[in-house]
Amino acid sequence: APLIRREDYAAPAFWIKTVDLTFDLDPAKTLVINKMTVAPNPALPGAPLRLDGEDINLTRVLVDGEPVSFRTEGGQLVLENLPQQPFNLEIRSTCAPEKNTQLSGLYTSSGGFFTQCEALGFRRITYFLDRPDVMATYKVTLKADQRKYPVLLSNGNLVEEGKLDGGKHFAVWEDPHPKPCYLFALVAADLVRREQRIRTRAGRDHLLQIYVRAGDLDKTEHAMNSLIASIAWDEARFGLSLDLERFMVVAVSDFNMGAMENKGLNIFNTKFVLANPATATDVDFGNVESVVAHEYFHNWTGNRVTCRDWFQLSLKEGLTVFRDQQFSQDMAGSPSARAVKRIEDVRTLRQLQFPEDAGPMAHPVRPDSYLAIDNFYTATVYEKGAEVVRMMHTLVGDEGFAQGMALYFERHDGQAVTCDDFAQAIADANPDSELAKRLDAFKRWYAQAGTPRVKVDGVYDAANQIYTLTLSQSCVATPGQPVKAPVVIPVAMGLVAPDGRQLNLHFEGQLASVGHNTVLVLSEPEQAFTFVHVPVEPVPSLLRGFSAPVVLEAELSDDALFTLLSHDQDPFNRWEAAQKLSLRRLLAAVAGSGHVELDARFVEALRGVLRHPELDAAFKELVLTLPSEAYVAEQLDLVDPQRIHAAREGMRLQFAHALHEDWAWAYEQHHELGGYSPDPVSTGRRALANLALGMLVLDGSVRHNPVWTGKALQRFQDANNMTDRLGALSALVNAHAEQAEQALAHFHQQFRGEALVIDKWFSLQALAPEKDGKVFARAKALMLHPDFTLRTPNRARSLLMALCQSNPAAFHRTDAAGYVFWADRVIEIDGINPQLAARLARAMDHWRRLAEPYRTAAREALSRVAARTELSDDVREIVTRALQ
Ligand code: BAL
Ligand code: ZN
Repeated sequence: APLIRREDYAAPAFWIKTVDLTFDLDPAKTLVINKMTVAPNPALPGAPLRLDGEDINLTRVLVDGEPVSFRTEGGQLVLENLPQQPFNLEIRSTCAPEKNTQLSGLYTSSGGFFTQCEALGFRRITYFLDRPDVMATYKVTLKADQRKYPVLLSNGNLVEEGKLDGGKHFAVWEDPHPKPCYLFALVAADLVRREQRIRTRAGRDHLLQIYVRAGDLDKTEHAMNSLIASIAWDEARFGLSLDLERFMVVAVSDFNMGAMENKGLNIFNTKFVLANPATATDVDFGNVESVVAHEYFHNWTGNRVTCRDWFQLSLKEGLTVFRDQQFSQDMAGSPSARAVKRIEDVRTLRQLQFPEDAGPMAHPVRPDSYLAIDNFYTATVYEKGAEVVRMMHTLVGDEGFAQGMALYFERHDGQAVTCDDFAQAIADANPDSELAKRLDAFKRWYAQAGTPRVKVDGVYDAANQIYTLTLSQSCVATPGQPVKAPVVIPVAMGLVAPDGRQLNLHFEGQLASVGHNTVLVLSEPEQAFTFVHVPVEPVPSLLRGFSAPVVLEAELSDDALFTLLSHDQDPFNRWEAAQKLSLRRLLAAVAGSGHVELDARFVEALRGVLRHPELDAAFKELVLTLPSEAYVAEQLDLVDPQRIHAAREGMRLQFAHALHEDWAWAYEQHHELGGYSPDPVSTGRRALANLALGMLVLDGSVRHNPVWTGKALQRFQDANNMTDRLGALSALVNAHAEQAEQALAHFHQQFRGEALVIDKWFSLQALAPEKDGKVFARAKALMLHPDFTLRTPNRARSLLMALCQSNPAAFHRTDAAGYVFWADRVIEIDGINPQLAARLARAMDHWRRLAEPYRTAAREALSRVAARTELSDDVREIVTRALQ
């Protein structure tokens, strides 16, 4: 397939206004009758109609009821000499859902029918103008065997249902809202449901339903509560109400993405909808809440206003991630719990998006070209896209942002638009804002790839009590973008005295101070900001709350970082100070002897946090968790994964030992087995208790002290929730304790009917800290486990992504066995599910920065995959970019 370019966008030659679809559902051969009303675009008279299609058998084409001649060209159906007035077009085709292992289009899973159409799945169902700017109203008739498929669902409202001959039944659904075809969905399966009727603030009644397989009903309460909370939040915060009588969520266990926002019929990966205390962890509960919210919020940001073309994907995804992050913060409640959520989001951004921005797949939030759009559902489009929206919010304020959103819907409801349209609406609603004044420069965030770096130079003039901060920005070249222009960077900041006082901020030339907090707007390559009446040399607290997705290069001394860790009013920067102190020590070890020599002062500071009488447990857990190996690697030009692993493990061991008494205290204080609730306070307590237990078991296993191993085993058995059970099991597995084997076997036996828990069982083993090649060997052996399959993405990811993407020390081996394994799996999975294969292919993104012998071996593995003649566009795009 050719490269698709953003600048080649052209309006379609025809519009499809209405679609009447009839499905006669059969796993081997499903008949699809697609009756459309089509209107020529008067701007492009006489152009042929080119309809997209993939892996479907065309049987007949009728124009206004008459058979017509047609040709197919490069997978498209081409019709010429069509009427210049609106006409009826009928297309009949068949497809084979049971053969659809790609899980794009119409497929079967556990004996039911499900669809996934974003981005380009609808063309695998029927011939169509498969592009988001073609919006139609849909009427859908489903016919299927009543016994096997008692539940028949599609978008919108149920208008008719009944029996048919031969044991079949039917249902007719109508969706009144025009939508692009990527939002089409159908489900035909044997499912049960939880339902609830609600009345919204707007005074309308709605029916909410969550459909799952029998046996999973007891895992749907949290999703339902999250949905109800999301509906209330969007009304309260943005005045956006649910626009359908019925809103349905369906869970399916074979799914490429996390979930899908089909109009009125969201289809979810089971992982992001099912949760009960016995099978789901606190992290799962949090994910369910945010994904349910995310998909619901798409109803306005994505569905009512959609994307003109797929290059604008962040228009809906960046905005909707921003909205779900704000929602989760509001649900968390207290300022401290909000900060914890923010730290977690930033950690994700740095772990996934910063490396992406620094590698071969670097692309702007609004990409310029692609081979396979599925490859661009990335951390850049989603998470960096959300940061771009967040910066707009920072520049215009809460109220201004709400007004901007209102203007966006006033202008664009029912349209397919661009990222420019969104930014323009926010700016136009806030004409006096920094955003409006510098909109063109701000919009470079959409156009330029790469993570900007902000260098900081602070100079204190004691005689005049003046402090001058000079900020300068730069951004390295990324593929196709050698030179970057400056962007607009909001830098939230304050000044902290060495004794911990927050200083008043008084800009030179202004009459009054602005308080303890302000936002500097950096838009030039270099700018100086001068503060007067500064009584002592301050420690600058910059980028509070991580106000922009940049790397801050402020060469603060250890003293300054200790001041921020103990005293900054901004919890994010307190956490950041601890990360910097850890990182500095880790990087020194990696560059030097390989061994971290922990200094007493740092140990004391962390002890102070752990024992702090006022800080929340959740925050303590974040501060006391060392930066990941991936984040350490991210700081280096030449990466030796084994060296990083050794240094970090060494540091972890020292912490485990040096703070032994404190970990024991923390465990005793936080490990109580009360009733389970997924609220932020309880979640934080469990997180800290589990971190402490992990450290205690680690220390005990090195010193051959069995006390904590025994306690962990006991807790593993006694736990009344999955977070604690898995925490105890992880402590044993991660310390390579003898008792781990027995516990793992027991766990598998106990949860053998729970697919999502068995996924955890695979992941846990593939994620264990590598020791003498045992983890790699075990992961490889697990491929042969009877429960393992490459056909279910969750299961494949639980083992393969865990090993290849998330366990650098097990994957990057001097004997290259990890890379050989990776190449074999990418090739194997590509024959089944190209989207999944392409995700795994990205595990090698950073091969160029690897030290030898890894680098040469990695290139060989990549070259072997790239040399295949039979390769999907998805995988080809990833490996070609990597090798370029
Ligand atoms: N639109 C694809 C899944 C999601 O981002 O919600
Ligand atoms: Zn989304």
